[in-house]
Amino acid sequence: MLNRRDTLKLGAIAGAGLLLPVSRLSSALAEATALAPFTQPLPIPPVLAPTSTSSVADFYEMTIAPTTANILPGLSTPVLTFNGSFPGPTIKARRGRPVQLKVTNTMSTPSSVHLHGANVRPASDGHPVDLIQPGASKTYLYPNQQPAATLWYHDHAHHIEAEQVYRGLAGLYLIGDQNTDSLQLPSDEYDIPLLIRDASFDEQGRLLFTLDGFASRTVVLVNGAQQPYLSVRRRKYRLRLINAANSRPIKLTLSDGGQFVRIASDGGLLEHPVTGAEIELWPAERAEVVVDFSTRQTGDTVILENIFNGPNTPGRQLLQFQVAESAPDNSQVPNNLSVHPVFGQPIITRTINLGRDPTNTFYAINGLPYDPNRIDFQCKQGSTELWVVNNTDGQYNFPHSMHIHLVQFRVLDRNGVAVGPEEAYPKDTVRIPAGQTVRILVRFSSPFTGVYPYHCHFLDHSSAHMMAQLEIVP
Ligand SMILES: [Cu+2]
Repeated sequence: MLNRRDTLKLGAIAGAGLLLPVSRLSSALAEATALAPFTQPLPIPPVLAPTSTSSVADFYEMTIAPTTANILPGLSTPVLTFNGSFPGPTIKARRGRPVQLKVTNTMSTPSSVHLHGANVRPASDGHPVDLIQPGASKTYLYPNQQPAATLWYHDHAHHIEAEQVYRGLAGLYLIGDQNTDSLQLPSDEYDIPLLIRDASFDEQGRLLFTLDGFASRTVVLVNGAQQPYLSVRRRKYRLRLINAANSRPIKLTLSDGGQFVRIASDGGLLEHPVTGAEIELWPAERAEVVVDFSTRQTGDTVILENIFNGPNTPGRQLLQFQVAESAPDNSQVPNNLSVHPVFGQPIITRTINLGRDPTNTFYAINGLPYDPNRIDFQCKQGSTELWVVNNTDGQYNFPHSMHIHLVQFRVLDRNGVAVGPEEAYPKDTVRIPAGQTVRILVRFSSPFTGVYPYHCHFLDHSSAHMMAQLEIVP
């Protein structure tokens, strides 16, 4: 069942996790480059222009290519990019208006592009073995028949997605709709994406990658930059927070103790805003928040921090907001944001065990490594299922998560404790801490049938077999 590439990967994983040495090189580099924090402006990924539009769809093209990026002062970093941009360009779509995206792969390795959180046919889902071979192109069709949301696209090629995403193959895909427009949330230049990921560099500025090498990834980048600043006016901002790290959970706070008003989760708007001082996001999770800088004074600085591992979290200070003068602000955060669908009663309960195989070194789902030729579950279109997801790696203290392609599910509880409304719906990725159990309701309401993966979204784990697939049947 395992080929030579698998064996190599397993060799890389064996003994990892608990005993990985922290790269002193990377730490030293991080400290050196941290001497002048908040001196470069926050980059905003470019918005991709359509190559053409018709009365029924917008047509886009992207080319995957290796190039270099200036991430660390005075150093040139080889990266993999969509259209030369690190991270990739942002696609802005509208609900009800389809997008056709043609992707050409000029790398020496295959790619597959998955639009995370999207309701699309299997042929456009970016399945791990539905590959764009080197030199080839593939056109993906995105119907955008779903509510406004902050989605992201990323590489999903079997076994190598962790490395290829780490080296840069990820970008944002934002769906807008009339309902969201009517709410008058902060928009345009007051609507800021913050794509957060970690990295490890050698002394020449090259990205270091080893599978499960998360402990050495101590440099945290926001939109591809280390510790940038954003000049903000004294008014409300909408921030789209995306954890695009392979394996790093984050818990975000504001250094002045300020509040986030959370308005959206993975797949779109919450029903009502939820106010709090912390936003916890594990890999692939998203949150949209509104932060009101009118409560600060001109000249104030506020730092967005990651305190997941306490005050000594590596790369704790992510981004500095520098508060400038006031600006007119007609935006608001209404109490009623959206109306969520009612899920039916589950017709079946499934148990999903996420855990390292005790006799081998691969990560497994229900004891099995991923096999793209095996259907793990058959699910009936239109039905609702109850999934009981167990993290069985309590003894290793390995965190995992569950991402299901195609659907937005409802999270019920974690270890029997109901989750808050900010984490309940709409979700496509949920965190499962070591040894814990999370119950979710999954509704297969999509018009599409066929085979879709589900997997841990610690990409270092999914690349090492922690993936399975379901088939939706009529
Ligand atoms: Cu995992």
